[in-house]
Amino acid sequence: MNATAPNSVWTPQGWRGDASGERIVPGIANLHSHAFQRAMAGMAERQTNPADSFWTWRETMYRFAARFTPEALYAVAAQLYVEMLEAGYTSVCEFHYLHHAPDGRPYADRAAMSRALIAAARDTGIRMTLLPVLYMTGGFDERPLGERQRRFGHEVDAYLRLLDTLRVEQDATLRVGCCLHSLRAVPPAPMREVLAALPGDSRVHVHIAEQVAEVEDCVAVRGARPVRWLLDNAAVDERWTLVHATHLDDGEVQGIARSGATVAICTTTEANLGDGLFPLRDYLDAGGHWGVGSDSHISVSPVEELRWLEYGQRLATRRRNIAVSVGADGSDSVGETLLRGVAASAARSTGFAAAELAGDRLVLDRDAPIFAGATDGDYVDRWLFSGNRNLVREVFVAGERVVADGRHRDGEAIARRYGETLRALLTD
Ligand code: NGQ
Ligand code: ZN
Repeated sequence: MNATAPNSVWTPQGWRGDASGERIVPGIANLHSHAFQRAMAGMAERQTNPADSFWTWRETMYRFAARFTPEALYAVAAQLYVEMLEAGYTSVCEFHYLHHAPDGRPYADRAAMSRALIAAARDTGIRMTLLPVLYMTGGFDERPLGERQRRFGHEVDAYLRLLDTLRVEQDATLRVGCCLHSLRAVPPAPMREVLAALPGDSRVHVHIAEQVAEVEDCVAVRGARPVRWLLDNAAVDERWTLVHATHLDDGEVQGIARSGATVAICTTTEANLGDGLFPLRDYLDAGGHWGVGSDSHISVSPVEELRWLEYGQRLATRRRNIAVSVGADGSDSVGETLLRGVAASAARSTGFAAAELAGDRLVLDRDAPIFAGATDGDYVDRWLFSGNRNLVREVFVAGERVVADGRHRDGEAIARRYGETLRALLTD
């Protein structure tokens, strides 16, 4: 039996007693989201072609993206953010590229779609790092945007103006960062121009090395693998988040770790899209920073992201208990190693200060049978590695309670509007 207090606060240094008698863990930062894709979750699972792949999924996704208005985006994002909060995500990095009307023409308010996302975050109470995406070309060969990509596009000046417009909105729970869709979508010269124009503390997120074809095209056109090219051509540091970074050679693993950047691993989406497996063990050995994202939202659960991050490694290596780095308290727990990883990357990747994020907390359901007889030493493992019931009972963002008894305060009304919106979206 563990002799310490049975109800306590988890910190990366171990559990410590809490006067409230609750089991408290940090809120989880969701490092990668495309909110609109929540509306197509479970709807791209039919074969369209015997050689279905990421690239055929992308066509389905583009057809869906073409249906969104600012009002529909608001309704879908609000539902998604309720689901995130109830699952234990207290902040979201929203990688936003549906900027213009479907035909590519800007809305009268060029920030209309961004404002829909900000409103959804404010109305639900989730903390947000809004990352308006720079998207310019349809491939490494710099071909123009395809018909369905037109609503994503910006020239550099208009993009920088959008960032300026949105920065005015920043407050205690909203940050605005910068985002390059991918090396495919941003040629070298505009990339340099945008990076040079950013405020010194701006966060920068970028999709990178997710698919083998993308690595091959990059080698063919730019003479280097994507991560290698980025490390050699941009001042990648702890303000950067590399999304996916699935396909890495040893030098790239070491290079990202040395740069101080964070990798946003999107386990369930990477599985769903057939991307490949992130080299987690090598990256942890190199001392790399990482966090998780729910990306396309076929799952909205930090538990599932973290559980399958470990399980993917087990399946590939036929071993067990792989993501372990012994903590300051001597713990060799997989769950605590994973939780320490996501907790440590939250400030770096979102741009909020660690002191601000300290107000983001989850209270777990200490009365759930899964926790019977639990100790400080096995509580986190039981949370992450047993069962499928959501064990998050209360959620606090910036000290304010937004989920009680497992339910978001406005969940019913938001779900109703989502239902109406989706039915209309699907019958268009
Ligand atoms: C996206 N999603 O931007 O939504 C991408 C697909 C692309 C993921 N990579 C489109 N999971 O990469 O071109
Ligand atoms: Zn993405």
